[in-house]
Amino acid sequence: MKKKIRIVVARLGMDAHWRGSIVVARALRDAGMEVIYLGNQMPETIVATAIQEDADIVGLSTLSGNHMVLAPEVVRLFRKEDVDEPTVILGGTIPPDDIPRLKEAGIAEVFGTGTSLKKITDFITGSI
Ligand code: B12
Repeated sequence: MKKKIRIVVARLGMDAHWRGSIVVARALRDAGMEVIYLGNQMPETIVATAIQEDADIVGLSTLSGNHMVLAPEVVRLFRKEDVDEPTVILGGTIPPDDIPRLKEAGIAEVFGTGTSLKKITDFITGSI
């Protein structure tokens, strides 16, 4: 039997905007993925949980402007560990000018407001 894709979804830091992360988490679950939804978490907890859960993908969500600090920190913490690094993706209110720097820092893809759920599921299934 084919292994289900395992994805940890978390809202970065204290971001109060839960709707997008929940909508995406449900869509991924409906697409047959194993979704571990963490709610609000700091990078250390996200990384520790993803390692413990053997996640293939880590999906970060933020609409409150903390993406340039906390999203690269998640990648940095994975790289300190002796593990296969999961693919880290990010969604939320992300100014287009920030996207190249996020990608340089190791974020595989960025999904802004209005992205279709199909685009997100297609990216994930295509990256595994
Ligand atoms: C509703 C809302 C709120 C609600 C949130 C409740 C809730 N239901 O989540 C409340 C009232 C609490 C709120 C509070 C605040 N908000 Co507000 N809020 C919004 C609003 C109007 C809509 C957000 C929303 O639910 N969109 C619908 C969902 C489905 O879309 P989405 O979250 O963008 O998700 C999509 C993508 O981003 C992506 N995505 C999201 N998460 C993930 C995760 C993964 C893994 C992936 C792959 C993709 C993904 O896929 C989704 C589908 O397309 C936006 C404006 C807007 N149009 O975006 C402002 C907005 C996000 N808020 C804003 C601000 C400033 C605030 C406050 C700071 C205001 C204040 N001064 O208190 C606080 C934040 C407090 C905090 N600690 O975070 C700003 C953010 C500005 C910025 N970052 O540059 C915005 C953009 C409004 C604006 N134009 O100024 N807000």
